[in-house]
Amino acid sequence: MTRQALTLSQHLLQMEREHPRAKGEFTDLLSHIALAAKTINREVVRAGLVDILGYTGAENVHGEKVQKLDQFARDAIYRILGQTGQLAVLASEEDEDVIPVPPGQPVGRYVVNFDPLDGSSNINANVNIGTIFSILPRITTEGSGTVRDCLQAGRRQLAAGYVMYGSSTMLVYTTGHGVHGFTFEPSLGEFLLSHPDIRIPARGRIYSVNEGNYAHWTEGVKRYVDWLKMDDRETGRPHSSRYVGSLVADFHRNLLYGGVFLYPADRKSPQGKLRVLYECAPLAMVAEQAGGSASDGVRRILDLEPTSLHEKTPFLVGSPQDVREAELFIQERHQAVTADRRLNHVRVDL
Ligand code: P6P
Repeated sequence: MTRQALTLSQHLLQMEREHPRAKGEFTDLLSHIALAAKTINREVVRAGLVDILGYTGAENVHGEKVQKLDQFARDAIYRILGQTGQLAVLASEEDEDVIPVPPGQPVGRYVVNFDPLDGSSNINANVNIGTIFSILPRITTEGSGTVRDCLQAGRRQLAAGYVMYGSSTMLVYTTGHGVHGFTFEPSLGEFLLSHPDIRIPARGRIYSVNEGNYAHWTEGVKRYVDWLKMDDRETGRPHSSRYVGSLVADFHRNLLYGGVFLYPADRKSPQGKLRVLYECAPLAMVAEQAGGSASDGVRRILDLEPTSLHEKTPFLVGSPQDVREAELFIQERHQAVTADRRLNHVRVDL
């Protein structure tokens, strides 16, 4: 029996009815995020045709060349969300400081931290790239929002999700009531519910990490990845290596198939490479809501208390059993892992 194709708007209204705490303004904000995604998608799919590729010549706060699509995505999200009247302040990977709501707009009750176009270095190769967003309640009580409103632990997020632009464009979000995936249908201009209530497998057979950094890893990370590659059928090893180099693409594949993504600390990047506010915290909320987990190797990502907008963290995320094993190796407590797998006769057949 074909499932009725719910649009994102219909799904949001359904969630609002089922969860009275959800406010209409919240639905409105998520609907505008979808509108921004459609706007960005239109440019991404045309990128190779309208010479929007290449560099603006500008650089972002991290000294990275800003590609035109990065700037376009950042401006589209700011313009569309800024006019909702729901926001107190925004923060973006592309901006050194917080972004106040546009002049003349009322100051709302929500905060959006976002990465407008993650994986942008892949734009020219037509590899999947993505937008990542995190919605928080404002905590200051008067005037415009401030950086304090942006710097909150991930466990305080009201919603989080991502848009992945690629062969088909998907929007995946959670408001704390499960994870739901929508596929964009260009002929209708709508995101249609295609992946209701996504659940990540307890364990996968995929690991995603940039092995080019091997020489810079800690001994614990080296031992973990070496262990995953050993030939031991009884404990479901070796695992398969899959690494796109675009966080949203690697995360999304592991969310559906199971597995673990790691961007650990290393000698080059003592805090890792990925940012807490607009990359790790939103994806950690999605992962946990799908039954997965996310840590920095020791602490739960959602419990980190960020002290600066662009703060980085080591990042492990994915199937809970895989993340736990990675943590044991990183914490040098891995002796029991192989024995435990044998004891539990863990078999992973995908
Ligand atoms: P590396 C893309 O630049 C990004 O920010 C993430 O999307 C991706 O997971 C990571 O960096 C890839 O980094 O060092 O492996 O190229």
